[in-house]
Amino acid sequence: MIRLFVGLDLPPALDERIAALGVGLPGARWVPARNLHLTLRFIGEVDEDTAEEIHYGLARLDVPGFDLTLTGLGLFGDSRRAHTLWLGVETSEPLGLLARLVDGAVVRAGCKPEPRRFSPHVSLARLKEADPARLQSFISEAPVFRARTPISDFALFRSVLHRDGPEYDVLERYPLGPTPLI
Ligand code: 2AM
Repeated sequence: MIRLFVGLDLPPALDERIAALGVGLPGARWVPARNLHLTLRFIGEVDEDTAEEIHYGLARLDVPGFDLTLTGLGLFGDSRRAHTLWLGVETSEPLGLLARLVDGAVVRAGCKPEPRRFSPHVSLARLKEADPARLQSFISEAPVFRARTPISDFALFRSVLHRDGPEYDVLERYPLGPTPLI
């Protein structure tokens, strides 16, 4: 079995800028720069045959490239017990289209449809017992972050869970088509 997800890698210089946000919050386990990504579709554990079907389905998708805008911090989990601090991603039609088509390809390969609404974000930190008041002030006092980056491919990632955090490897990259001139 192999644990998979489909996502977008960010350019290393942007990873470093994002990772620099990760200071001064007790109880936060910051995602290292090399692990920062945007999940398009979490898949989970599948067998080799299903992984191969997923790969063929993803390789057939024909989607244009687009620009991704990252801005704003937010939390997953309830306000008194948040579990993830994230950097927001502005929703855009091409990003939504890509996520829907990826989900369709994964479902056609035999996986269950994703029941949750696509909520694009880049996870910055896992939170364990972070003080809710400190969390709120961290978010409100953080320097305004805004970045825009062209996205020209997406990837199938393998995730290996270790005691000290996950390790992600890109198994395959899938190029996006030319960005339409608007
Ligand atoms: P998250 O960062 O918001 O937690 C690889 O595990 C990626 O898949 C993570 O970025 C994670 O999103 C996402 N993901 C979505 N659902 C998941 C699940 N049930 N278990 C683990 N990761 C999940």
